Amino acid sequence: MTQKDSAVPTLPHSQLRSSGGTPIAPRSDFPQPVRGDGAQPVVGDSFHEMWRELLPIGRHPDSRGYRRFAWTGVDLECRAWFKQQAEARGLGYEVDRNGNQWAWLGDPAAGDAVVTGSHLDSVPDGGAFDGPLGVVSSFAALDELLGRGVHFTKPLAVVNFGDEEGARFGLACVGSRLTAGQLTVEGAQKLTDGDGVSLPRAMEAAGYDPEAIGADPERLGRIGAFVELHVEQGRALDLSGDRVGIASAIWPHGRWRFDFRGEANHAGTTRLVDRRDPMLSYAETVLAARHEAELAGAVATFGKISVEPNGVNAIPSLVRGWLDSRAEDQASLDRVVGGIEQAARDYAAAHGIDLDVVRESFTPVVEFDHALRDELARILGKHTDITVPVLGTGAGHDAGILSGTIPTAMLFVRNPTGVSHSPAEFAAEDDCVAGVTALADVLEGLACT
Ligand code: HGY
Ligand code: MN
Ligand code: MN
Repeated sequence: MTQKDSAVPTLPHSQLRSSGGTPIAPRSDFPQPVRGDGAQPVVGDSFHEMWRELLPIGRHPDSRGYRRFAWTGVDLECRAWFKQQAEARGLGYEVDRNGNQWAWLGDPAAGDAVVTGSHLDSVPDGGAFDGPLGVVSSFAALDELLGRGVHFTKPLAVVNFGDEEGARFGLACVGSRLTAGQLTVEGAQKLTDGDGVSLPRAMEAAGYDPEAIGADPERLGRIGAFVELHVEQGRALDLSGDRVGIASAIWPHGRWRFDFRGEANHAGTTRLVDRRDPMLSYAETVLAARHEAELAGAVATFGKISVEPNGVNAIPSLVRGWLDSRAEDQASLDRVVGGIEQAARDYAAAHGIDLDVVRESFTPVVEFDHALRDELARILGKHTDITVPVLGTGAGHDAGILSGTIPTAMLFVRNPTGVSHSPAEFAAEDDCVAGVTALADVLEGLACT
């Protein structure tokens, strides 16, 4: 990812400024910190307290990965945790028409609010940090600011956007897309999970009114800036030796469903020449996806598949494969997906297979608000005097969805392995602390001037 705009100042690297608390011994329930410069993690108890409470919710005992899917019982446990954090701080708690949770300091009606937060749901067997690090850090940063005794001149909120990963209903960022009017009510009502449960029915079963969903321009009109802190899903900060970075852009990306229909038959008695086996076309398409992505310097992944009837001794009648593809610019993405689809059609035709390709989710390239991005760099430079690189990402975020409506920015926290969407996802304790301190500085700079 090239840095799109070198105008953003970088600053001399130096020791992390302590935030004035007392050093806290690393907790057993927190991944052991990777001691970089030996900086003692200094943060109020609240980060550790929240992390310890949230950590076990939805973690699978075998995989140690998280299964926090929208509108399930686990999701409701995460939502209950969020509500408890808001109420414990005396914040104004509300759930909006799309099920997103908001914790307010000050009166939102005053407008020009500074909002921070992220999501609590996960991909199947996801990691502990993707989403929750942003929500926990937001509450911890607010605690830090209250500890500093700052004077807020704007309303401030922490938000949990629902169903960011789209793990259950197949569409990413449902909560923020609905709110921003990028997903119609009809489109949302059509979403179903693998068991055929629709989004409205799932919301209803979770005690939420599906009739209320829809765009919320009035709510977004009261927000002056949204800043999302997120674990980096890559190794740019690890390679540059920085704890925190600022986002420049999100690659355009999307999800396409490939339905390969053939003819069910007996695996043991059907001659090869007599078969119409959709698995062959699927397999050839997966290899074509890798080839097209390599040609374009992009990424393409078939990570999810469903087979009917899914029997060991039965030639499938239907193979469904979901493609996730992302590229640095729209033209490259179009070239990759177009090439994959053409290859799939050629293979299907050669084996007498019927093919349908459906685009299920798409996010155009996101350029984060330059003025807000530069303001974050200025604030961080003023207070914490650390190098804060600006970096792009291939990962989608609620901040990306909202960037078309309100000024948004992102802070990334170093991920030493870059691994994400995996139980192995990790961020060191002192890097998380640096993230909280940086977020607190940014919120102070934006909401306390
Ligand atoms: O898929 C993504 O990039 C994000 O994690 N939803
Ligand atoms: Mn994710
Ligand atoms: Mn995320």
